Amino acid sequence: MPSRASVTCTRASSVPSFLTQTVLIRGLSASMKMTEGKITNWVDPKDKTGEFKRGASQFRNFIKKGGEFPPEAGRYHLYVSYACPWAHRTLIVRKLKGLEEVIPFTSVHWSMLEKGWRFTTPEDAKDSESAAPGENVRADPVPGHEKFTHLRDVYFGVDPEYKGRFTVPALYDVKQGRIVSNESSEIIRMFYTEFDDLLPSKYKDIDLFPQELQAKIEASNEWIYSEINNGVYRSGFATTQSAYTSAVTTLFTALDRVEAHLSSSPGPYYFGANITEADVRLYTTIVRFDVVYVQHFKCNLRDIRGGYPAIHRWVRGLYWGSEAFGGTTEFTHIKRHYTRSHSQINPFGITPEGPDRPILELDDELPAVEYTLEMSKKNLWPYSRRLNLSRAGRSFPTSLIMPVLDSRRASCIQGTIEKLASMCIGRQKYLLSIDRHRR
Ligand SMILES: N[C@@H](CCC(=O)N[C@@H](CS)C(=O)NCC(=O)O)C(=O)O
Repeated sequence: MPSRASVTCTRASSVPSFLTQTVLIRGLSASMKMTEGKITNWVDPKDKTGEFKRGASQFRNFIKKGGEFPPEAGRYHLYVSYACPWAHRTLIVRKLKGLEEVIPFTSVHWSMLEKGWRFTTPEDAKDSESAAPGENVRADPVPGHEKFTHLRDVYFGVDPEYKGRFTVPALYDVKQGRIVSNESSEIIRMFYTEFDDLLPSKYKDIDLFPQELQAKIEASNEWIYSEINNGVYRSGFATTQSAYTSAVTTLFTALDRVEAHLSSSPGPYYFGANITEADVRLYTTIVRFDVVYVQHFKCNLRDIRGGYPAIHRWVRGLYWGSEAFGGTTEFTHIKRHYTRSHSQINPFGITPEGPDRPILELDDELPAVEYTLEMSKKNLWPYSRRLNLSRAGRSFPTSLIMPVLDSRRASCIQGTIEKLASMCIGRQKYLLSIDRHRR
């Protein structure tokens, strides 16, 4: 991996007058009331549907020139967790847009228990089991926040009556002592343009939401958010079989759709030659997929490295090829957070050892994939970027053939080309019928 760029934490001047001990104590008692509902219960045990329902973000202001929150270097502090896919979006965009000197950030520790996210302490470094590596994993550095132990203290410092969840990312205005926004999809859009006057032209010119692609990006955001980004959570937090089955089936049909898109488009990015918002929003889920979602959230119809060659190539291209993606991906936080914070689904907090390597190198493949590719080169195995079953008079995209090979590998090996083709046709019909049903 390329080394990580260092970030200067710029400081703003005065401590907002209302950030007093009294407010903090009132805030903490309000929090006690709120957490009687246990924030570690992702689905209310009384909810018969068993479905995970994500609440709306509460702070939705915008940074704008001449507005209540004007763009200024060092004025805003970004609170994130390296574990969180939503917060990860903001770290990637902050780097892509060269905002390191303009927007300082702090990552909380990966542990998120009854009181929510906490800041790291000097004790954490003394025990390898609680170590939290990475840039800016630290105590809250904002002046006036010296006594803050948890992210909730920031929320209650802003609003002692706050009733929502204490989520990352949160973009905090140090000058006014207010949270600008805790909605990642909106924070990244502010980063695209609102600080451009403070940036050198090479960063100003980076356009992650170009006019000509906006409609396509918006359209893909819609289904990728609900079926993939949030789909993994809907699978993992479900507390009934039917809620889980419905979420996980939808998730994998959507991954098939991404695979079909990536294997038939020029790349290397989601919409062609340049990185866009679509890459940022999809990456943070996919890079966590094999590492935690397959096992912890039971998203195990397939994994990315074995079942989705085009997605696998795309995600590795971003991880290894871009410091903004690779340098902000902290697998220790990712693995430990999910497995040791979700007591509702992993009560003993055991972190699995695998998978073998959180992400494979660009030219590395699983032995089974390697074998398939080798056979294909020698024309002994009918798999290539596009499978050509000429004897059966059909050709199929990888996205279609890989799941068939995966689930029926043994019979494929012994079977004939015709049999393989008929299985592909079956799957194609199934996917088309789902598609029709959706419309
Ligand atoms: N819609 C929000 C979601 C943020 C979110 O749910 N963050 C999670 C971490 S992955 C969190 O902080 N959860 C704490 C909680 O819900 O108590 C966004 O995209 O910014």
